[in-house]
Amino acid sequence: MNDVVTYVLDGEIAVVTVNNPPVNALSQAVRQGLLDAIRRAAGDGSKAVLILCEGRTFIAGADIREFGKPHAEPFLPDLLNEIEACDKIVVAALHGTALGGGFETALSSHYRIALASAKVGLPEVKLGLLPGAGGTQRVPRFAGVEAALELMLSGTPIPAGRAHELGLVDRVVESDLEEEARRFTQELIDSGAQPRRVSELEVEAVDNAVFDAARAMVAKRARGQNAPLRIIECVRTAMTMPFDQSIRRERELFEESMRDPQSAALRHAFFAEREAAKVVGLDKGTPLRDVKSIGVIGGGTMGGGIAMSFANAGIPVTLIEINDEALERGLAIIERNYAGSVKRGKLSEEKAAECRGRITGATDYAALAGVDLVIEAVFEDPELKKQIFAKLDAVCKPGAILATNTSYQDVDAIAAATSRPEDVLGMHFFSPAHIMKLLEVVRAENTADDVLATVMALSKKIRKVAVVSGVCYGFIGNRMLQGYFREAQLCLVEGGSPESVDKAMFDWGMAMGPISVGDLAGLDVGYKARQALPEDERGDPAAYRVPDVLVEMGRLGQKSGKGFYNYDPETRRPSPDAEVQAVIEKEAAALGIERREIGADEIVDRLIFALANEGFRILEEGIAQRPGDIDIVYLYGYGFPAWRGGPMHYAEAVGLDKVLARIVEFRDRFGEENWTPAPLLEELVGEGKSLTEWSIRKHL
Ligand code: 3H9
Repeated sequence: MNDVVTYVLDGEIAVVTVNNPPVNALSQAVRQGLLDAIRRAAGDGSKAVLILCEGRTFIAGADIREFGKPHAEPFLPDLLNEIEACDKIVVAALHGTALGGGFETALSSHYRIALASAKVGLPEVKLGLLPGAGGTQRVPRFAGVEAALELMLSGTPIPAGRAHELGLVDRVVESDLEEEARRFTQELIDSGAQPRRVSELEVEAVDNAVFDAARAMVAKRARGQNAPLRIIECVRTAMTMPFDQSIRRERELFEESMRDPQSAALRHAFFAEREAAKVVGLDKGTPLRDVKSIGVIGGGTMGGGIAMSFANAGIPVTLIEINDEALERGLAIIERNYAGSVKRGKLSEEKAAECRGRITGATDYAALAGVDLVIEAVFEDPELKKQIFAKLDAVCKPGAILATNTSYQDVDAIAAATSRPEDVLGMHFFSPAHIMKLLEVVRAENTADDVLATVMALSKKIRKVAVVSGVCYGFIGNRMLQGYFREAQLCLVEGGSPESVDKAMFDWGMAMGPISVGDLAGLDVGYKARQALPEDERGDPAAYRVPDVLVEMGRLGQKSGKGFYNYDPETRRPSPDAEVQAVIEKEAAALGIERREIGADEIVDRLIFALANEGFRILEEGIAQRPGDIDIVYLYGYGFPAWRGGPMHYAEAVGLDKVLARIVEFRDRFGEENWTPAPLLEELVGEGKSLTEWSIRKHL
């Protein structure tokens, strides 16, 4: 047929094989090859067509790289209609992950056989799209409305066995897919089976309440997103209209979602996540060090979570604490976390016991002599960290990787406490470390390439999304956060309330408002850090007076039952407190601030553009490798809504010139100390260039 689709007539079966690495995506060439194959089969002596894929997977979807470019024929829906209309039986043989347009190709075939290890799914919602080649119409015809909604609204693939139960797959085999698929096809031919066209089936009607419940679930779990609502409409249409009309509606809504900026943002996030794994200037063939066992120093919340991340991935962990009592406390927290996972149904009891069994405790650093990697996770005291690294230098074997989980400290200075700075780097986990996906990998001045490459590969194994950061105060995420929190506090004293600031950000899409985040983290953390500084180094008092007064009143945040909000001891639900509002107003008066009405738009722009402005500096300084890396940090570490793409993508989507104009406006209103536009932003606007163009040029 062509380079990516081959056609071999084997007895009565036309075997059509797709070979388009890495994931057999439906590029124009694949669509054309499949169309040619179906047409050829219609005219030759074959009695059935068998569609197979080479490589690691059946077709994993439309080619996302083609999205946003002009459509190239043949269009997938037309191709799939032609496959379904074929007079000869069409069988699809599935292995790996049959996703999106790939699964839709299988659904338009007349029969499906799958390896037991295969998964099928319609993950389009994760890209802000809907299955646009008949998926929303064909799945409910087989599996019913509820299962179809679940599959498409979650976007989570299901195992072949479950797909079989739902009627989406006809036969599941343990091994030898190709051979079994030929046998299955021959059986169908021999039994006189006819093409079975799903579009001719009816959708079993369900009560409207099913759709209402789906909408309510979406409002909660996919707040602010458009694609899930379009999916619900498509499935409802499948139930109420004839196939040829409802598939047209699917097409319209698919086109609408392709034009939706939410989809552009989610597609950006998909590629940015994969790009982040690649380290600029690091040779692909860099040899990796073996990491078969690790050590963690510090059994607090962070150290315990880190230990669990490795134990869950099958890697034995030695947890070090200063004495037996602290060690027991640390191990007990881990125990409780595992019990919690079992209770929530996330882990089976056996699996939890197996993982827990991989963590052993010790109080002597000598226990670390044989481990391949040590992660230090003690509290943020630079001197203590240096002492620990000097000790590690003495006890660890040559070639062991030495990592610090510091959130702010200078990794170069920590590395300098050892005689082997090339083995040292930062591994900044986010709390709770066994759950949060983000890992900032801090490349220090002397970090060896193989150390960095090993840790990047290891992060995949422990199912983290790793982003490389250079050394600076707070690295990528926490450095940017300073301006975000500063503006939240300033909006508060200038006229807002904890609820108005939180609501503006929550409604915009953040997982949590900034004031609530402060209460969750504990207001005493920032307080103590400020107390350690001379007064003239603490920054603008307007940005910290209110939380400092609250701490002095014993309002430390959630942990003391009250902070900016009061917390119900049972439910932890926050409620406003007039006492706090009185503090805000009193402090504003003391600072000479005349309070005014502050709208949600101003709050959002001040907080998000403060983030982005710092992001431009981080790029210019080379702390982050590329804009997408910053976005990934925010999506996976800070509750930034994925459908807005991250702070840098958002700035680009708004328009860099508009972002700059707003920052200049803030500078003129609030002063240049907080609002000096980043030089890179000014440069790009001056040249009329986009951040994407800058990034491409930089990496050429
Ligand atoms: C769709 O189908 C719309 C239709 O309903 C309607 C159309 C009209 N296209 O993730 P990995 C690349 S929407 C292009 O690291 P894994 C990926 O960028 C689509 N490229 O591997 C990476 O490239 P690189 C619905 C793709 O083993 C490489 O393949 N389908 C695509 O961890 C390896 O990827 C989806 O949403 C693609 N569709 O996971 C499925 N997929 O090496 C999206 C992957 O240059 N894909 N690439 O960085 C996935 O979920 C995972 O990639 C998969 C493999 C599970 C398949």
